Amino acid sequence: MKYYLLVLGLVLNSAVFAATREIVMETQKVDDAVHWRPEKVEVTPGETVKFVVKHDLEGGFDFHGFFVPQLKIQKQVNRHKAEEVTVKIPKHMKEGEYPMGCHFHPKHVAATLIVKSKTTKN
Ligand SMILES: [Cu+2]
Repeated sequence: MKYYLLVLGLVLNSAVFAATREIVMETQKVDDAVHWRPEKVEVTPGETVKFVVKHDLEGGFDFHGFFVPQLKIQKQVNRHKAEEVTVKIPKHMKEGEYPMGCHFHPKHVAATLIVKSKTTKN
């Protein structure tokens, strides 16, 4: 019985991991501007992603914003205190490119969320 529960636990665990993809977003300084990196993140409608958003730059602003209006995400990210946001990309979200910016600093360079349906292989 114990063994059965253990196996069941492992199966459920791996199912959860398989369903949620972790995407790390970080502030990066390029010349005089702060950017969200990676520059581009590709997601599929219907998938669940977990954004781990980090601001580990020394100097400059103590916090940044992670703002993805199309996914209703708006978070304050303090230095050295990662924020986690799990979100399901709506199944019927229109393919295209959406900004992932910062609602605090107009000069903060946004990253791009690319929503793209999986192409089925022939
Ligand atoms: Cu910012």
